[in-house]
Amino acid sequence: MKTQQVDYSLYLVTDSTEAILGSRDLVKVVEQALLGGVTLVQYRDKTSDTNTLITTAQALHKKCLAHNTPLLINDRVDVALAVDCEGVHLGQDDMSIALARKMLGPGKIIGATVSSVAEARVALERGADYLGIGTLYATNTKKNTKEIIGVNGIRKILKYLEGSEMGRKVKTVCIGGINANNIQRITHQLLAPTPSNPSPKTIDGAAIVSAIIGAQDPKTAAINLSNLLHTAAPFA
Ligand code: TZP
Ligand code: MG
Repeated sequence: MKTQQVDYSLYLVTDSTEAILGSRDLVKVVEQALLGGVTLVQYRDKTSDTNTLITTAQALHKKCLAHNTPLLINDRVDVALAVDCEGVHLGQDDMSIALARKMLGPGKIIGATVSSVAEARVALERGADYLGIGTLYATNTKKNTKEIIGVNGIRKILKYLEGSEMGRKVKTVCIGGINANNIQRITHQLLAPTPSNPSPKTIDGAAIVSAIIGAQDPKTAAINLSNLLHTAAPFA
């Protein structure tokens, strides 16, 4: 799968907990979300053992490939290697981006969680392909989430990225508490040009967990979120 032209716009991050997934089958839920139009999937599972992670990742990868949608693995470079999926998403406490790149090779996607300009600078220098910026809004999904940085915190990071060629090139998504009620705020506040800055550095997508995985009908939820995203101010 070509990883150069990844569509980050509606980025599904999975959750296997009782509170969000319930007793449903994750692979079926993700398949519904793919049918609804999610453009990128991250398998995020903080509790399963390694064998379960690999088996589930393999099943998810099969579904993602059928929809020509990249699959990334949260935290675990070994699992990404085992299933030969499109990449990983690494937090501040995970394996270094440099080592992950060495292990995965140049063709894979490496994303990094950042919450501040300082973290964005480091991730950029170390060669992240995209930055997952957050936490945007309060959320129950990630218990140990750092401070809520809000739209203003995201703007500060985008402003910093605007200042260098590498920064302008890196892809960005925001994450945390995004749902159908607030997703158009992102398109209005983080995508809109202003008279003083007609072509600002913007975000490339919204990363979402509970508003899709926790929805009664994940396909309809994804369709709805995708429509809301693209009707307010289309992602370029
Ligand atoms: N990182 C920052 S917030 C978050 C992660 C993984 C969880 C976002 O979940 P939700 O349900 O979309 O608020
Ligand atoms: Mg992590």
